[in-house]
Amino acid sequence: MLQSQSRRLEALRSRLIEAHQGHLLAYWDDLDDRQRELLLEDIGQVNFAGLPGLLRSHVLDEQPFSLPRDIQPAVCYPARPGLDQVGFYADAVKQGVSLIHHNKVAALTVAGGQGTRLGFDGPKGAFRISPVKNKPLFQLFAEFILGTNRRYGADLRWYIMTSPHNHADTTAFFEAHRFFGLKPERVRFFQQGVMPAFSKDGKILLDQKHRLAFSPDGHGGCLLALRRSGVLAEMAEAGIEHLSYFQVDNPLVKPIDPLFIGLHDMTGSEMSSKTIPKADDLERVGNFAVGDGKTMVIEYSDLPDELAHARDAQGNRLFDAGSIAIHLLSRRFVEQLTADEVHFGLPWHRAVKKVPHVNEAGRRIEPDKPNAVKLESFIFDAIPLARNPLILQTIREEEFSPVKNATGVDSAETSRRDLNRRAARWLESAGFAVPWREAEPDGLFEISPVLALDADHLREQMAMPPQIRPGNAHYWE
Ligand code: UD2
Repeated sequence: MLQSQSRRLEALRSRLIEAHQGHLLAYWDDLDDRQRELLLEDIGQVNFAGLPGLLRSHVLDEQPFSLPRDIQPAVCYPARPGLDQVGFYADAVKQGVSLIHHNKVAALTVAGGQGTRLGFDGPKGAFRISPVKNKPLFQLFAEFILGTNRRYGADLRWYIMTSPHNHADTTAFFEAHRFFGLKPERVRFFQQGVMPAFSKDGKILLDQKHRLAFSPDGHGGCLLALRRSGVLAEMAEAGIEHLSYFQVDNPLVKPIDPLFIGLHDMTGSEMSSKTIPKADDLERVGNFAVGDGKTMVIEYSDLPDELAHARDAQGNRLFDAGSIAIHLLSRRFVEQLTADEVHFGLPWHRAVKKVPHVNEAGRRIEPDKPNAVKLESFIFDAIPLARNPLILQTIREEEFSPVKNATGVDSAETSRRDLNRRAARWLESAGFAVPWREAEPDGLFEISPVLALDADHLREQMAMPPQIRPGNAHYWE
């Protein structure tokens, strides 16, 4: 028995040495049985067959992003229909409502990121953001789904992607808050995959003597994770046709949008996206473009400056369609993409980051400058693979103000301010006099999504004029 174990260890050691990863067993003799087990589990997660190719193509050298030869701005459906599109948009809303009513749509949130920029200790969805009640991001999404169920007579499912580092905390958070009023059986968590971090010379880093330095494999990892977790099969069984995808960091998102769903469905799009006009040439959002005939997103860091600053004949920004990471994916598209798990893969994007690790002397190092290569795949790289990809323009003030940074642009402060402004605008459009001071609403305003999902809905719901007192906090549910 012992002999066969040591033979297996030697076989593993030779395989690792052949792959130039022999150092992963360097501390084997220092480990207890449990630690050895964990180390073997971690090593078992690495795809050694694909490693040499991956190291050559992505780790050892920085591959410059290869820009398509022929690159044009993408064509988008406008936020408000032109005269000739009014009927089509109205039909799309009807179709969207019908799909929602029949539970043919599910919400899908990617919440596996590490949220390092925000510096919040916990799953990002637990971050408190609403202006009056200080509700966490997850609660706002849950209440939007509750409000949608109520408005359209639905009982929608919500799928939340976590990663190994935040899965337990995320599920515990929902349990502690009784799923914010949703039926627990309608909320399903699934975990994304991980990728090892590499030293710049291609060695997998050890986080501890018995653990590899893994990190989440990017939001593009949700496609394979949907299949591997069995969620995709469950969706097919439940008759879900479309997945409404959004990130955990944007409290203004409409997790379920009848117009968007209807347009996506009626045009036979396999993957649709929302866009907003960029705030400035270099805003840190992806850019929708058509490259060599394919619709795609080019990340801000990959768009050459001359294209970012380019203007058309009228002087308008040429690449103005920013990606706000809101998509619809048809379930069949995800099934087809991931049918051959071995060969499926979105491209890897390389980033050099600070990754703590155990050095050759066996000491754990917290690096003060970027030392490691991390690889992630991005969901928007599926767009060029989709049939009829559709892009719908929307309005920034209504749908996008993410919480990314601790301060400044895209911070809790700007996002909370934008939630407050939006509530004040909705109240005004419902006919109520909102006091303003120096271009900001004078007071705090919050409307629960359970009560109203948008300004028109609020108008229908608010029969009684609310009492608004300048400078006070106001909440409606
Ligand atoms: C993303 C987009 C950017 C723009 C912007 C809008 C990329 C590369 N860029 O920028 O084009 O649309 O959002 O806000 O996506 N996540 C996971 N697992 C992972 C990594 C991330 O679930 O392994 C989730 C994360 O929890 C968050 C979302 O993906 O909800 C966005 O991740 P990010 O903060 O890395 O994206 P960011 O801000 O660079």
